[in-house]
Amino acid sequence: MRTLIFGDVHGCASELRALIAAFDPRPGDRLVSVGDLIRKGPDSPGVVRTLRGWTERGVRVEHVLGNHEVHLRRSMRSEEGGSLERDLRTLVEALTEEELEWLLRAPLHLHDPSVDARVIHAGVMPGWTTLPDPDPAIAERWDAERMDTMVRVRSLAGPGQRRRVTKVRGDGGRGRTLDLALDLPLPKAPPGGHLEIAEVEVEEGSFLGLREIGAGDVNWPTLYDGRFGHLYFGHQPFLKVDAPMRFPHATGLDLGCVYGGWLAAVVLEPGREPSPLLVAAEAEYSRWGF
Ligand SMILES: [Mn+2]
Repeated sequence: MRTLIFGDVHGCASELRALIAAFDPRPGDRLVSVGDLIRKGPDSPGVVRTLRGWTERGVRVEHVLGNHEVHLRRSMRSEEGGSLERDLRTLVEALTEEELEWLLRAPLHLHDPSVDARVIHAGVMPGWTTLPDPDPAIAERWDAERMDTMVRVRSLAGPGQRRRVTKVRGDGGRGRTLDLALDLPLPKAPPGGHLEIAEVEVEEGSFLGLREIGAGDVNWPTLYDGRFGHLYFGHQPFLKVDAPMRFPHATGLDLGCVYGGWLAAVVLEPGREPSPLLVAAEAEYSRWGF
C-alpha cells in the first residue's frame, strides 16, 4: 500500500489529474491532500470531482482542511449561503450537496501510522504539547485560536526582532505589525482617526501574520522538534525550489502550482524512503504576493 501526499492544489485540476496519473493508484493506495484544494485556480469543482472519482475505484482519498476550506465552512454557516464571496458562491453552486459535504467535512490533521506521517495544512507552534482536536467542529468551539494557527502559520519571529507596529486610532483596533522588508503600504486611518507608528520587540517564536513577515524570521519547521512526528504541510509556497522542502521533522509540499510552480507530492511506502513526485504547472493562474 502506497500513500501519495500532495501540496496545495488551489483549483489546478489538470495538474492534479496528471500527478495522480503519474502515481498510478491501485486499489488500497491512498491519496492525501494537505488542504487548500480550492480557490485561486481555474477549476475547483474539477478538483473535488477528480478526487471523489478515485474513491469509486477503491482508492482511499483523504484531505485535511486548509484555511480556504475553513473560510468556506465559516462563511456557509454565518451567511447560510446568503452573501458568500463571488468565487465561493460559484463554487458552491457548481458542487452537489454531497461533494460540498465531502470537501468541508475533513479533519484538521490526520496520521498514517504505517508510514509515520502526520498531515496538516500550515503548521504548529514550538511550545505546543498537544494538537487541537482533529474534528473542526470541536476545535472551533474549544480551541479556535490554535485551530486558526494550524491552518495559517507560516513564519515565526526570529531572535531579537523588532517590528514597526501601526495602531489605527479611532477604530478600536489592535496594533498591527507591519513588515519592515516588504515596504507595504500603511493602512488607511478611519475618518476622524489617525495612525500611530511605534517600534516594538516581538518575542522569539511568536506567530506572525502574512503581512508581518520580515527579514530574520524563520519558517515554523526550523523551530519544530518532531514531537508530533514528521509533519507534511502546505500553505507556505516555496517558489524557488523544484523538490519538496525538507526540514529536520517536516516537509513542505506547496511549491506554488497555482503561481506557475509545481504541484508537488511525496510517495510514502512502508520500509522505503519518501520519494518526490512533481508536475509542472501549465500556467501562472494567480500571482503570489500581497
Ligand atoms: Mn493555505
